[in-house]
Amino acid sequence: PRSTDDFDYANYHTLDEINSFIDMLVKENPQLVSKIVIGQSYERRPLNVLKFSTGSNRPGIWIDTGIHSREWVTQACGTRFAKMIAASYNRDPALTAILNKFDIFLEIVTNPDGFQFTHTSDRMWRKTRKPNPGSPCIGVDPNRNWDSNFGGPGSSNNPCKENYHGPSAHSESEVKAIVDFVKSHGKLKAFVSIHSYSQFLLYPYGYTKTRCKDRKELAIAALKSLYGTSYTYGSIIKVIYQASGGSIDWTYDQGIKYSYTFELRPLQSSLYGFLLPADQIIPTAKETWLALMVIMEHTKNN
Ligand code: ING
Ligand code: ZN
Repeated sequence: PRSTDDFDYANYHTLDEINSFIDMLVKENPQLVSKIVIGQSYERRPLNVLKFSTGSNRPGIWIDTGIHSREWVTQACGTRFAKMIAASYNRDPALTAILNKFDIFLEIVTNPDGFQFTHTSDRMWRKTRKPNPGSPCIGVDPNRNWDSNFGGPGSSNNPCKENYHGPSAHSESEVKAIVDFVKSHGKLKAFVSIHSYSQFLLYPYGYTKTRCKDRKELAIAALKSLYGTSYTYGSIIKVIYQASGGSIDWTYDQGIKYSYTFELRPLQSSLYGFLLPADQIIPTAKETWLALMVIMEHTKNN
């Protein structure tokens, strides 16, 4: 593609293609969009974050996709969201109002080493690609590596498991980069981490059955955002399973009230699983965008 208008949003793309997309989008919208590199992956790839900003010193909204590399519909939706944000400023009044108050940060390929590996070697790779000393197995689950009851129930100390929590909290540079960014930014008001699959919209906690103190407000915002789509909403531990060391439990405990996780299409019962047909990328991005808008508007108004 020669511009982000020509980009094929209805198909899956490689890491290189998504990185060129990011650079094109920045080039086309220099006043609005910039790229920040928040760190490096284990294999030394840049951790690219798109920043959408119309002013200085604004509070922020964070969105990440692809922390689990095999969840391909999420990186595809992230690319679509980036274009939507850039194209909607000064056109869509709701998004314009959000961008007149908040910066939006979007990390599309949050686990680039894993993503590259899903294209070259193993389509079902979930974890990072850092070797584990003393084990033949590679990688850490980047959604069990956060300092939120790190090492607790719903994570494994076995490096060969898909939910291996890693040697210590924030041991993965892909996680540490976001932790450092969140702390140094200091004014993130919403943090949305996007996974697939199951069609869930989830809020804290995953590590404990203790209900988070904002659950009523979070549930109401979530419910509104799901109008018209078949998503199930609730806390992580109630809707999915107990999981310690997840990102949104950490961000919520850091004081970011509007911390959510999506599980995009398909439904849990679907045979497609992580292999969602490409013709469902655009519909998935559309419905998720509507939900994101509700969450961002709620964040703006509260
Ligand atoms: N699901 C998430 C996982 O990491 C999750 C569910 C979300 C757990 C948020 C903890 C916190 O297991 C997928 N599909 O990865
Ligand atoms: Zn996931």
